[in-house]
Amino acid sequence: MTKSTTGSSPHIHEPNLTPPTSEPAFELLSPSGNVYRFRPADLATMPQQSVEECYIVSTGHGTSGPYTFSGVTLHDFLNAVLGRDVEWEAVELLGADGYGTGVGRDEIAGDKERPALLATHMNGEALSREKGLIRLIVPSETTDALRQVKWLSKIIVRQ
Ligand SMILES: Nc1nc2c(c(=O)[nH]1)N[C@H]1C(S)=C(S)[C@@H](COP(=O)(O)O)O[C@H]1N2
Ligand SMILES: [Mo]
Repeated sequence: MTKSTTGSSPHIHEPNLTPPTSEPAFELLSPSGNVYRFRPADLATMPQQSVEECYIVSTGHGTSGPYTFSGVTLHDFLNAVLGRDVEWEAVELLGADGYGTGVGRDEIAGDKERPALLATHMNGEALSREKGLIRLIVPSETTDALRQVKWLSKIIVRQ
């Protein structure tokens, strides 16, 4: 079974610190069964956005940051890949170690000030694989870092 959470309490997840694979590509599985593959260079061709003052708040090993994360918003990415007329309700985002989180369509569309990002850069520098490339950043989560998924390997679109 996949470990998946939208942020649970108490914080019992011990974070994985070592990249499980070296390849920073990920796949998107569309509701119609299509599979699309993306590398950091593919995301670089899409509109870029930065979110400042992000913290990774680990209740186990302390808070790090502030960071400015940059990349493509999940909203722009999904619109670019799926188009605006495909019906979907939520996406599940999984790291290469099987850890993951879910984000609903309303949440993706609604957070315009500090949107969820597929981050490829941190503080203006290319994110290293060790630091999570490609990393999901959910800036609205500020309490336990459970949604800041490293080593994104799969986005499953749910109808
Ligand atoms: N793929 C993946 N992402 C993950 C985790 C994990 O185990 N695997 N742990 C989460 C938790 S519980 C924490 S505290 C943070 C730790 O992020 P850091 O290593 O950048 O401090 O990553 C989050 N993202
Ligand atoms: Mo954590």
